[in-house]
Amino acid sequence: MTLFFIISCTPKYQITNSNNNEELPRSIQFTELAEKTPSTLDQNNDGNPDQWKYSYPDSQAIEIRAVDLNHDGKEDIRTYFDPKGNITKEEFDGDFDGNVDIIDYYSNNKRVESHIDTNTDMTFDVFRFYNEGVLKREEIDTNYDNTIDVRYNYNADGRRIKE
Ligand SMILES: [Ca+2]
Ligand SMILES: [Ca+2]
Ligand SMILES: [Ca+2]
Ligand SMILES: [Ca+2]
Repeated sequence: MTLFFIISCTPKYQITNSNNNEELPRSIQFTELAEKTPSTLDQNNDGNPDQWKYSYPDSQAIEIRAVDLNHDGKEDIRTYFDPKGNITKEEFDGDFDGNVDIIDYYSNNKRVESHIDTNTDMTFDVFRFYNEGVLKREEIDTNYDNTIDVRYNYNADGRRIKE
């Protein structure tokens, strides 16, 4: 039973890009849901919505909640929920240009994997893997050429060990 629990919590896939024949995952733009009709909230009462709620019939998520952090009228965080109300995914646009810079994947409401686009070129270059919400492994494309260059493991004290 314990073994099954551990297996079911492992990330959906690992980044195994070590030769040049596999591209790293690309980022997305927040505009992809523009045609759907969300319910909205205007938290700061400036007349523009800053929170959105989409119903999103999908096997991964049935609802998306979005927040406009800098009140420019555009979504900056999208959180995906499954039919039980658990978080499955969170997308974050840190520089407010409309392109997602960080995606966090969740399993049993704990973060299992993060994809980060540190140079905002729409290709993810840092990949983090978590066990029970604690960072265990990091894979980084340091020179943005679509190939992972360094891999780190993290010990129980949170210290980085180069592979
Ligand atoms: Ca915004
Ligand atoms: Ca961005
Ligand atoms: Ca990048
Ligand atoms: Ca590289």
